[in-house]
Amino acid sequence: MKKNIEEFLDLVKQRNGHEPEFLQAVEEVAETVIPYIVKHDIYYGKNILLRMVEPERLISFRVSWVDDSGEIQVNRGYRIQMNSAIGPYKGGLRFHPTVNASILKFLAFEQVFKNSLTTLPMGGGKGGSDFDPKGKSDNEIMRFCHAFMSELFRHIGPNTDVPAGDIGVGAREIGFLFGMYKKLRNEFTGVLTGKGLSWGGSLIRPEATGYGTVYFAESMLNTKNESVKGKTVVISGSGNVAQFAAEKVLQLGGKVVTLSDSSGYIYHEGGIDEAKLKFVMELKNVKRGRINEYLKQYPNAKFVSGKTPWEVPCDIALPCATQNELNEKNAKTLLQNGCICVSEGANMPSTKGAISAFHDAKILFAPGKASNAGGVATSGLEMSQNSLRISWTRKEVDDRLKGIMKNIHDSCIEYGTEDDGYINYVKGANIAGFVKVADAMLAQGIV
Ligand code: NDP
Ligand code: 2IT
Repeated sequence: MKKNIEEFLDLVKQRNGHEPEFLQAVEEVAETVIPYIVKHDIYYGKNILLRMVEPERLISFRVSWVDDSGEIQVNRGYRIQMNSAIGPYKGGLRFHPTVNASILKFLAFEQVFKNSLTTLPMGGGKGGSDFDPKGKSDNEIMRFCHAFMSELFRHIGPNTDVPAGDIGVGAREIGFLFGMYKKLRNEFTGVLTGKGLSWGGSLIRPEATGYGTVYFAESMLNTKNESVKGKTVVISGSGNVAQFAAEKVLQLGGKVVTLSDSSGYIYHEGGIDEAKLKFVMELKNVKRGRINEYLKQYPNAKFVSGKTPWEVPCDIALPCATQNELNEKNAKTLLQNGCICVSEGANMPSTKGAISAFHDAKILFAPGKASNAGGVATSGLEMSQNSLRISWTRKEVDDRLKGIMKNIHDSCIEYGTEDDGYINYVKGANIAGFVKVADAMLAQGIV
């Protein structure tokens, strides 16, 4: 078995040796899915995983735009169309200076499995740009988004590829992107998700990723007759996912003690309650400020510069910022401090060493492709509402989201329960996600 995995990974490394994040994501999947393939004749010998690691299409393009001082700026835009076996490509756009092909390929690859887990008919894709939105004016953001869409529009469509938000892309950016798409195509369609409510958006989409991450944590805790209620929760990030994860923890009776951004974390031992979270939402979403400004309003809190919050004692950890933000050392500190549950809101926030430490300690650990799937699932619900030209109520969408997260949890139990009863959610999510896509690929032949 080890040989099968090594041979496969060697092949992938030969082609993608310079893409560390992509290789990391592929390795995690290969280690759990190849043993399953070897045991199942219908998948064995058909190079299905080898086909899945090669994007169906990788688009890279120039984005030129003019900044407020009249200077011409050039960025690189991408869309990775990874797999369309079970539906149109679907996945977010990330605007961040670190964006490159490796990061987007890892995200697109993860998205294929995640979208499959939602049970909705969505293939996997991801895109974005190395554009840095920090410090840009609204007009600069608009000009960049328009320039980006003036190329992307020819590669996407409501039945082809449906982008959405991710780091650096929220409601404001989706609005500008949608405006340019509509102008160029002269069509009003559900080509993007995360739209505003008055122009085709879905209730609960902004909340969905964070809420879903906490619903998943609650399901995991329930397997141990535990719940979020009364637990101390450490959260990283202070963007879309972190904010709504915090909101749901509070609604379920937990206590949130940290939030962060790339400059450090805030620790409020007494708890970040609803009023304080409202302040953070205003600070981050309207004023576009930094998390350390929390201390101006709440001087009892601490700001720890340049560090991640994993050193703060907690029962539950929710990494909701970015990839590889929680390493093996952090994982061991969390375990020493009594952490019993980690539910990933971000994509691949835990390193390989961190995941091994969680597995060795047999705590509850959910990989992002399972626990953060509520965002894209609700995007799928937005697509359905757009096709039907109707809008569901907040309760209808939230109930569907809860149902989808529970289904994903059930799938992880089905495919991930070890002989000793431990639920390996990584194994469960990877195999359950793989099976549906692999079956569709087999049915469609070698295309
Ligand atoms: P936002 O842009 O709203 O927020 C990102 C947050 O993460 C900010 O607080 C940001 O801090 C922090 N962050 C970003 N990069 C780094 C870094 N290199 N080091 C430390 N902190 C960093 O993004 P989202 O909340 O939408 O996304 C967060 C994570 O969740 C990502 O991994 C994304 O892929 C994943 N995700 C998002 C979904 C969605 O629906 N939006 C769905 C599923 C997963 P700063 O402002 O300093 O950069
Ligand atoms: O990583 C993700 O799942 C997202 N950024 C959301 C994708 C989507 O299409 O809603």
